[in-house]
Amino acid sequence: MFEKVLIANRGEIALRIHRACKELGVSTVAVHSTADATAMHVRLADESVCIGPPAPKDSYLNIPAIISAAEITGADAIHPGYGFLSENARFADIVAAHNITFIGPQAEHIRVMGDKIAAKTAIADVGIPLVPGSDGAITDFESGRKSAEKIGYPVLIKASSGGGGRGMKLARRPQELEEALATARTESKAAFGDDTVYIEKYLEQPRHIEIQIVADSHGNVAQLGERDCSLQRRHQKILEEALSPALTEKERVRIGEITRKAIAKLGYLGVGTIEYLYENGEFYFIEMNTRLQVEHPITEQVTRIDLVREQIKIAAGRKLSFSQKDVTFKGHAIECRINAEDPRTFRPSPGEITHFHQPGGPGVRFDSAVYTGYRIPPYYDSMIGKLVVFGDDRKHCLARLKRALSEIALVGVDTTVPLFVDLLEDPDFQRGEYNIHWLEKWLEKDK
Ligand code: MV4
Repeated sequence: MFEKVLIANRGEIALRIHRACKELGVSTVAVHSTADATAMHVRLADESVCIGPPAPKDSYLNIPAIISAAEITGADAIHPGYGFLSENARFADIVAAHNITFIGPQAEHIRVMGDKIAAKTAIADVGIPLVPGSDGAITDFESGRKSAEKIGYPVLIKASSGGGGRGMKLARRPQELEEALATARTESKAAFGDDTVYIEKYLEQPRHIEIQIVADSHGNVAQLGERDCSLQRRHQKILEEALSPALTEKERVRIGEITRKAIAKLGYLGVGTIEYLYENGEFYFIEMNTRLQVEHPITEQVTRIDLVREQIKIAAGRKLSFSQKDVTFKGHAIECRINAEDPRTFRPSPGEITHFHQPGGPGVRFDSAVYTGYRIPPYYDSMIGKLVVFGDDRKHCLARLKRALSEIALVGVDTTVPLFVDLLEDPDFQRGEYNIHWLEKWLEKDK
């Protein structure tokens, strides 16, 4: 096992990783910007190093500063968390070149999955179903026209360097294709410095279902079921559920096994997520995430497996502590992202939390790094914490969620708590009947 892990992140995930390290008997090094000197991840870590000014590019994305911090403190591994450098293949290579273990997959897998066209090819090769689409990149209008004709309208144009919804353009009819292609390429070039695009059949009303996988360096691969992440606003997830209220047990087993076998063939290492669109009983791969995800705790609650602990052990060369036949699902879990935002306009609301009381009791977990007197800085995302609630079944989970939301006392900044209180009263949500467009329509309604 490692002696010392440097945590190259901030906020609740830095704390989550610190906790897993301490339970494994591993020392921790926190890194922080000048804006985070008094943050909880810094206070609890065994050691800390200031790596630069507030702007992420100068601190949490500052590779030389982070490597220097690891060298100075003698860390033998680096955990990148999510966001920041977590899916940066060059960073993974640099870490390895300094004889430090990157707690994550091989750099090559990060690289392939970051290129969305290459990812689709690699994923199709191991037997995962794809959204029907172009055969690789579309470089000119004529090949785009032929491809779209073959796929059938409506089609969606996506940036190969994109992901997470950035740089997508819809063409409902052939007349809309030329402009959509041109706009997608221009926007992609501006956002990612790369104008490579591809085309997919546009699915009208899918759900977003993602499967958690975990693989060790001894050839063991397990799938830990799915999360339903359909409730999003502008490609930001708001609430996630495990398992999905939409799948039958038969569908779950089928896509789980396809995914597990495919990931074994890929020779993937560590934790990862395969994202699917799900419509009319069919699954269509869209992207693979090669990091620990924000919503990992709901999978932990229904499987009783500590994903961060497994991730660190895998990076240290250990075997998975369980096999697929040990994986069973119990009850239901929901995560609500509590953000420092206006619950109607979603405008960020940084500032001092003058009073804070966290929810608790049976089945309630609050993953957060805030405290009374903490100032939420304006430089980073606005997440205050993740309310994760577990119940014997979905109905029990919803009752507990309502109870837990009512316990939260958070004064000084606006939060998204009232949004969840309202959402829980909606009959469609109560029945689990929603798709990727449902939340934005619900938010437009006058309530
Ligand atoms: C799609 C799609 C419909 N058809 N692909 C958005 C984020 C990126 N990961 C993929 N996205 C989509 N891809 C095809 N072929 C609809 C979306 C989409 C979406 C997906 C998941 C969750 C929320 C979404 C909101 C709008 C669009």
